[in-house]
Amino acid sequence: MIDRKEENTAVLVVDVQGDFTQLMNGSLAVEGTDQAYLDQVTAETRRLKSLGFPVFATQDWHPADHISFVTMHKGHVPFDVIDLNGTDQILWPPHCIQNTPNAEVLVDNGLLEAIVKKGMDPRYDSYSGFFDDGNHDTGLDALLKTHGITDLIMFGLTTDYCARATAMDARSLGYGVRLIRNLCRGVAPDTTGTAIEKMADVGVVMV
Ligand code: VGL
Ligand code: ZN
Repeated sequence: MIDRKEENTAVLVVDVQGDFTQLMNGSLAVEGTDQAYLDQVTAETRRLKSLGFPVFATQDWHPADHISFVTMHKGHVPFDVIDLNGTDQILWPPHCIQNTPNAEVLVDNGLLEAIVKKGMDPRYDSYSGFFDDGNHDTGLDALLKTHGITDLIMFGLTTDYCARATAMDARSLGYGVRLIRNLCRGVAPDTTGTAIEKMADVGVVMV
């Protein structure tokens, strides 16, 4: 347990949004995201904030015609994988559509320094909070640097996609990263296991 303020360290809450939770009947709800989960996330965010850590959040924020939505690809069903510009794209149920209630960040926004939106370009998916698949920069790196941040404490949704991609990019950019594992939930057990291994391989510390 992180129990005192550390300089140059921020909390990054990844995609804790209605559509990823069972609590809000989300379109892409993952296991273990009930009221108790949200209570834990909220309590830990408040605790870290009150210790003095600045808290940032990412927000999946898609237009209704986003390329990752199964509804954009005739004849496909959710979770089909297609080739998109040479990379595998999972076709998701429409989720986190801009300005819909289930796109909101469920953590009390008053605790947050800033929310960084991603996935707005209809042509590219963006699991990472730093760059989308078209290599467009979200501004998160610059924002953290403005605040003098060198180290991140991360948790959120989903372990196997957005937490993984954001943590990996953070490591590539030189941030120290700790992942609070019991506050993360994954889409599927196998990909979640792989994600934990891959993150650990690049030096993400599991706490
Ligand atoms: C996510 C799938 C599609 C995530 C976002 O936040 O992990 N997963 N879009
Ligand atoms: Zn998405």
